[in-house]
Amino acid sequence: MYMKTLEEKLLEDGFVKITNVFSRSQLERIKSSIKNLMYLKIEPWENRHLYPKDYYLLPTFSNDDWDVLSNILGRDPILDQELDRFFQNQLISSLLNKVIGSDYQIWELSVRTSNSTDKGLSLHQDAKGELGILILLDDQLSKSGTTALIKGSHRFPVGCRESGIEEFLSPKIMAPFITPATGVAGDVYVFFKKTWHGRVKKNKATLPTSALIFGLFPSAYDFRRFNIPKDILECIPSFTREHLYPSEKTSSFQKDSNYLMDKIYDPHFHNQSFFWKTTPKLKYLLSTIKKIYKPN
Ligand SMILES: O=C(O)CCC(=O)C(=O)O
Ligand SMILES: [Fe+2]
Repeated sequence: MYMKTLEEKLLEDGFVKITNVFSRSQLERIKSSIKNLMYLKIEPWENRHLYPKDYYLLPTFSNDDWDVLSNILGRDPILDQELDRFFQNQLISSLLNKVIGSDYQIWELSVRTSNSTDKGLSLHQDAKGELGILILLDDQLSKSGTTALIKGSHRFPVGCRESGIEEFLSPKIMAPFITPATGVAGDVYVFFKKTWHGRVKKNKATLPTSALIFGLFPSAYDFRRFNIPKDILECIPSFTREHLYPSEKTSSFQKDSNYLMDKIYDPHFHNQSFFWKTTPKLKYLLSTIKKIYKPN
């Protein structure tokens, strides 16, 4: 039987699940480092506006829904080593090279915990060119509080917001339409951030669950880089460091093109079915349904 490659699955569905990337001991090291880092300094969610947009050493921001610590590199040598190993893993690096090129850039490596009172996150799309990596840190056998993706939505010729669905499909009611990122601790999902995604509301009976969430870009796409203090940067293992903050001599990177990431923005790649040609009508239909169900 023909087995699809990881990149074929990613291109077809907008996301792909990869198992058996970490050994049990690697995962334990990552989890214990994260546990320490996550609770060193916690601030209310609203405080994130108090920091400059490019500030690197952010604290953990927390509200009833989630706790988020951004920029986890350069804070714990054991974690740094494991993340460096992850990016050099053969399966991962060969997939990344095909999707975003060998000179890809790391924008943000973060960890998020979905709390027991998590109301979830509405469907959305993120920056153009962004590739997401999700690594489950806890077993996530139910959909409760996990990332949710709409299969094939990276091919929709209309954005999540323009279609009116972003507002309509709240985390509470999106369940029938989504593929939840379930699995065991250590399972990895690679997804285009063009794929419509969100987070499922937590079922209150379930414990908090955490995941690492990464955002990467091909070098030709624009994003706002964090301002990483020099002494922090110098602690980061060289492979990851070059992708986080390429040094002048990084011309050793092979400048290739024809990434999968470019392909998904090509209009020919979009799904041109009748359903999507009727998008304006769809929007009208959604707003009518909404008026019936949520009159206020
Ligand atoms: O699982 C989540 O918290 C949602 C993640 C998300 O929106 C993202 O990674 O871009
Ligand atoms: Fe997102």
